[in-house]
Amino acid sequence: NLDRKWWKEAVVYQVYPRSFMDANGDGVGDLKGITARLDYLKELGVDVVWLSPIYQSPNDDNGYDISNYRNIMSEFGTMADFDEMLAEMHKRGIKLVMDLVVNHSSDEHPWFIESRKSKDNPYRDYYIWRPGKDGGEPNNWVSFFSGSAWQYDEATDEYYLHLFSKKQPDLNWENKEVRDEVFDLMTFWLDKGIDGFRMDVINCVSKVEGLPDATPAPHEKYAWGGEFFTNGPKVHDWLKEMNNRVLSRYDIMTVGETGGVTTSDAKLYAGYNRGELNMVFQFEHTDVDAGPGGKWDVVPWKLSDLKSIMSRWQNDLYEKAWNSLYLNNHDQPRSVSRFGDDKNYRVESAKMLATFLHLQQGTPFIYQGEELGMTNVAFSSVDDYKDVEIHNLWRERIVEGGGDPVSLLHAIHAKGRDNARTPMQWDASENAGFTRGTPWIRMNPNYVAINAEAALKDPTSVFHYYKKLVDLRHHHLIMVYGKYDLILPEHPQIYAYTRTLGDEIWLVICNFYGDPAHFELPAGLPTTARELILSNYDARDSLLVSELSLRPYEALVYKLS
Ligand code: TEU
Ligand code: CA
Repeated sequence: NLDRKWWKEAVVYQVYPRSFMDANGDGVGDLKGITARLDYLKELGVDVVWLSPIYQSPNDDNGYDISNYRNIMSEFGTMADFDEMLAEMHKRGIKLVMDLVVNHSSDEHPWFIESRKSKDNPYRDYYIWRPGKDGGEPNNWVSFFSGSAWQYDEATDEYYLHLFSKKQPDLNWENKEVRDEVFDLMTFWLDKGIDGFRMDVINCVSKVEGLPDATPAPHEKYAWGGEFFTNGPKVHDWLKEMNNRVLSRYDIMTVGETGGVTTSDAKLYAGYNRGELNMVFQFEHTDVDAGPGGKWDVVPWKLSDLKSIMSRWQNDLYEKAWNSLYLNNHDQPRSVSRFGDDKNYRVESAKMLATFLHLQQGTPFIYQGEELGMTNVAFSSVDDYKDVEIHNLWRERIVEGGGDPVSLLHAIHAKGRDNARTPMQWDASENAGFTRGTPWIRMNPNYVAINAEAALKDPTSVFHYYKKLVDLRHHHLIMVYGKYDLILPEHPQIYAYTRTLGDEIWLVICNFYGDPAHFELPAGLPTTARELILSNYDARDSLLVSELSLRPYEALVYKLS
């Protein structure tokens, strides 16, 4: 009585089009480039591609600021290129999930161009306009990208809300015409035959009435207003409306990007029979290295936090909702640099992290280059970074705030989004085979050693390990549907758990450190395994698992029964 669904059994691969493959030599990745590399994805074995935005955009936030939802960004190609890419994906049995960015549009979208013209413009109410208060902004919310979340607009002497950059005005979902527009554009793409949506910050669309002030930290002007716009009062009504009017008419997969959700929230967004989404991206495990000062206040992460967070998501959603599994995306630093050791044990730790993640219950997401063990980059000048978040932060803290540039640069090295956005490393030739021109952002210089061509040739590469993980998932229902149970919760070095489906039990053991570790099997489990299913070192001679000495970053998957 497994509730089998293709999107539970699939492995998703995220493509960040700007940095994947440049076919025409202008330094920017494009759709023809993606199409040219589909055989690589086929070789990896992934079932679904999630494509970050490819719509027309002035690229203030690399396509997450959309000026036309039904056109392709000219830098990326044409609608004919899109149709060809989709057909070539489907020909290879790969599904396509598109990014849906509808909490906000670009300020260059015709809706906003109209909206700002006058207070009685028919599009005025497509966005969130308010008069100023006491000679300043309507409230004190801080933007995700530094500074006020409000921008003054002279034409009508009012402010508009932008939770992200000032070129990303928030759409007003209270307006039924806005929801109709969103549902129409979704239908447009679904009728083209795409296979689902990843929904950008979808839990921010409903704002609390009155848009109340948040409580600022001492000496701060602006404050985090998340309680007034995350998981807001109407978000579930609107997702049900979306599901009812659009999603339920297609056999598709949906994943909501929902920062700040708890497992109880997730059961509302993605609970079985809730009629909303299939799964959400939670952020608790990506917050483990953020101190009280937030994302840029980088602190060492603790294995005990990772264990309790991941286990809570596994347990709380079991048989109630479905998990997404990810360590990387285009907003996160590279996992091998963050949670592994990209200097001494790059290959071992990348494989260990993959094991830790892919053996859990949920749909795994691989971010481009993760399957090569691509690492963070450390540019020495802020000018080499392209991300609007980094530049706004730098202006606020260094240029205007007079802060210490060296320590902020360190934080950017650790957490900056451009870590994930240096181009894909295809081979050892100039610019890694990504472009024959000048890449839009500098390459990570380590492409000479870390690249797809080398990885494909080396049977012990991170790539071949990921390929094995994908293949295992396709052949073992226990990997998809088995129940998760954490073991050795107090062990300081080892993250271990079992998966159980009917009579079958798998044991997963991961050493998270560069030192050897001692594993002792808890009572009640078979002490001799049937089979070693997977490991990131040479196979062991014995199947005895009662006690094991683990090598640095060693990962083992045994079939116990
Ligand atoms: O991200 C939303 C989000 O909350 C983040 O992960 C964000 O990048 C991070 O908190 C910044 O510190 C989504 C997209 O994934 C991101 O690329 C966009 O910039 C953002 O929405 C706006 O569309
Ligand atoms: Ca190009």
